[in-house]
Amino acid sequence: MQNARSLQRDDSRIIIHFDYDCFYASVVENENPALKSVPLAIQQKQIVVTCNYEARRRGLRKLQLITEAKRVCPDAVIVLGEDLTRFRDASKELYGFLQRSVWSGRAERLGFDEVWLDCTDMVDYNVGLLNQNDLTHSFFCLARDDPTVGFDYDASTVFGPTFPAHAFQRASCTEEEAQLRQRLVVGSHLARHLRHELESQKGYTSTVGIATNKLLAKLVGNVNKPKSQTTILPPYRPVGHVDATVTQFLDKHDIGKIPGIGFKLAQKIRTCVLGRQLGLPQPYTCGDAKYSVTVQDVRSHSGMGPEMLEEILGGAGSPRGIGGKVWELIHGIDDSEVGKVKRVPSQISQEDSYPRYLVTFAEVKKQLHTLSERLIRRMRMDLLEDEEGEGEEEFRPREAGPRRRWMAHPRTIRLSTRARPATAPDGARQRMSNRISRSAPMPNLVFSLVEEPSILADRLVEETLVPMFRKLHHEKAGWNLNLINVAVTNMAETAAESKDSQGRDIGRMFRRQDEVLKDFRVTVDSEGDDGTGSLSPRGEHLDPEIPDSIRNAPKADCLATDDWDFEGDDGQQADRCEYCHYEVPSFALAAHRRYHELGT
Ligand code: DCP
Ligand code: MG
Repeated sequence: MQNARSLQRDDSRIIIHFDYDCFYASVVENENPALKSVPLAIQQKQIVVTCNYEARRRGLRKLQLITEAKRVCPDAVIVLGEDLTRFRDASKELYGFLQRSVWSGRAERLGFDEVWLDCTDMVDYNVGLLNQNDLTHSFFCLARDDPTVGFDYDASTVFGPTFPAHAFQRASCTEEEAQLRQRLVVGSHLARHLRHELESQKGYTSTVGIATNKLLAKLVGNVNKPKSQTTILPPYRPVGHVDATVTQFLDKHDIGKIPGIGFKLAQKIRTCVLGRQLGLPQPYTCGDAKYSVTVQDVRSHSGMGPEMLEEILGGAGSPRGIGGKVWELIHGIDDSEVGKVKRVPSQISQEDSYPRYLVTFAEVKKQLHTLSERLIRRMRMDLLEDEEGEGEEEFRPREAGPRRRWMAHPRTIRLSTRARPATAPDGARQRMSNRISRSAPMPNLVFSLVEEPSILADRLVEETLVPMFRKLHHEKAGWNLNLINVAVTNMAETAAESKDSQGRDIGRMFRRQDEVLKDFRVTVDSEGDDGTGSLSPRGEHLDPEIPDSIRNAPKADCLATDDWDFEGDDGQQADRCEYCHYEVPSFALAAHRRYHELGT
């Protein structure tokens, strides 16, 4: 049987987890610094989703009703936070800042306000630079190619609070443990530096955890909030009869607080440990002392182990080996990688809920338009990038701004709705109704960068969303909708350099090919021409009517139809390009045309 001792710990990485303090409130404060010194609450619907620490000092809480908040603190400034644009943008900016700060580029975002960084290489490099005879005067090197970039620090001691609060000093610790301690100390100084940079350069304070994996780093950060950092110190493995610090730390947590153990799994574990079937749907909340089941309760429950957990949690719909996985999590073992930077999100969606219900077609259409316009704006923010300068020599007015290109084309659009819950025969209304959705191929028109988003939204609603809505709701009226969501999914990345890319960016492909092949290219002098037009490098006759921009993108290069990812089975159509007459998948036609229009 796999017990705590036979579990395989990997403590070779150093992971730093960031949680920005009262994030939405900080975004608003950064826009208007005068609000920093007053109690500030952010409202969504009738709830305070977050508030600054001045407000918390005056009795406001996250997820409090607005009415209650106004009663507790009548002079609180309440700012509406239903439009997420400013929070999303700030989140993206901070993420980019942190991601660029680590050599590995390994930065993973969770929601808007949490980021993990894999700092293993930076830490190990700097451990290698330490002078063991003079640790107090160390220099942390932040750039491998420039030894002068960095900061001074004291590598003999950890920066900031630790778990346990007072490190248990043992005269004889193993070599391995001493090394881990040193690496965590160096990591704690890097964390301090990054927190400081985030605050001084971007205006955000954060709460940070430092450990050897994502799970531990995230949890230990919570020990000292706000504006602080906490490091879990070794021993990470049991020594004699002394539990590992990791075990001591995790044991006090409610089982439902362990990342990776969601609500349903936690309920099943609680049910088993408490030895009785707990009556759903009256869920116990984490921290409800009556039902609280801690990690220690689970670990020490008679017969508990990966097999028992598999019995409790396995079965239809559960991933294989879930028992072993959960057993590892409660021992602080998490080998999940800090995700590599994702260039594009896997989907983008906009939704709104309507407590007063949408009843008429005009109302539905108006909301579809609002959501579509927001969606198109969001697509432009998340999926466009500045065109790189390579190969662009011709004049371009500065005021035109940088050229933009789509990094990915979503190939599917999905419309989801949720209707008012049905009434049972006894007249009682069900608590919730489910969403229903319908998907369709993404129309090309949304990729136009010439039209305004509101004009494109008009067309998207008329040509695509209204027909989808009709198929979703056969009834002519009386839908009583309380939610609409419009999403784009099934992203086809367009950058040829990306390993994951499915499609190809023909502009880049051509420019790169041009560069790579330049020494091998055989060109035909115009003298060799027969007067009917020039010859392309491949000797094809070119039509003198075709503008240079297109001529420079000879057919065989600009089209290579088999470089495109044709999705035959979802009904994806191919269209003919009016410039070069090659067939291009419909979803890519707008981008393809734009390629000609740009004349690259
Ligand atoms: N948020 C939300 N709805 C929720 C919970 C949170 O819209 N039910 C938003 C508001 C928060 C942000 O997400 O600012 C991050 O959530 P956190 O729980 O991390 O809360 P804060 O960052 O605001 O506060 P803290 O300082 O406690 O981390
Ligand atoms: Mg936060």
